[in-house]
Amino acid sequence: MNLTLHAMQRSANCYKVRLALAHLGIPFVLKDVDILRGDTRTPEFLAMNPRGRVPVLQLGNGTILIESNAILMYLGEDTRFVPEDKVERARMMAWLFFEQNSHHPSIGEARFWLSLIPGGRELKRDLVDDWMEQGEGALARMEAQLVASPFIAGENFTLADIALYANTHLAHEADLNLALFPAVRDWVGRVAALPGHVDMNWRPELVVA
Ligand SMILES: N[C@@H](CCC(=O)N[C@@H](CS)C(=O)NCC(=O)O)C(=O)O
Repeated sequence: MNLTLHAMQRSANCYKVRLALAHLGIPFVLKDVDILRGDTRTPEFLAMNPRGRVPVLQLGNGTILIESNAILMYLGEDTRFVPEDKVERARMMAWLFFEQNSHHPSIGEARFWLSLIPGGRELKRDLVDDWMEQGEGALARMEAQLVASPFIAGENFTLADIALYANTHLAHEADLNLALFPAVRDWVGRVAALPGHVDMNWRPELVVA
């Protein structure tokens, strides 16, 4: 496929894509992007993604794909990570939308500002209470589902598990406590134990400057 992934190592949205590529055994070249250094604001980067965000996936023919969950769909379509059944696929999609609409805006934002940005806690102190309330709400919705099924969209591991695992397993970096959500905590362990799983520090062999 000749893929280049423009990504930041500690970004959960970028980790989702590395995790999917690793599970699928698809080789790719990694290009590090440092958002704190302004790498997403250069003319070259903005030409790829006018929103100035990672991850960006570049295909061999130069085609650019943006939005982590859209990239997951591109990679995962016609694989075991996307259900063939239309209803099951719609349920998986619902969790992918939940991840972007409800989970990332609280847990992802909190993790970003509280753990990754120096001085972020002080800068965003007015938002922290809302993040905690909404983050706990998002984890409670996952808990309700994961009491009923081993994976978030049902019996099988899908792209929705990959998308939600990325920030959820680091909920402590967002000041959230997974001990209060035992089914979510068990699911985190289940996902991490799957064959083909890689942790957030994992990098492919080919890295370009
Ligand atoms: N909805 C987008 C969000 C991407 C996003 O927010 N990326 C962050 C890193 S996790 C970023 O590039 N931030 C740089 C910036 O906002 O300047 C996706 O899922 O790909």
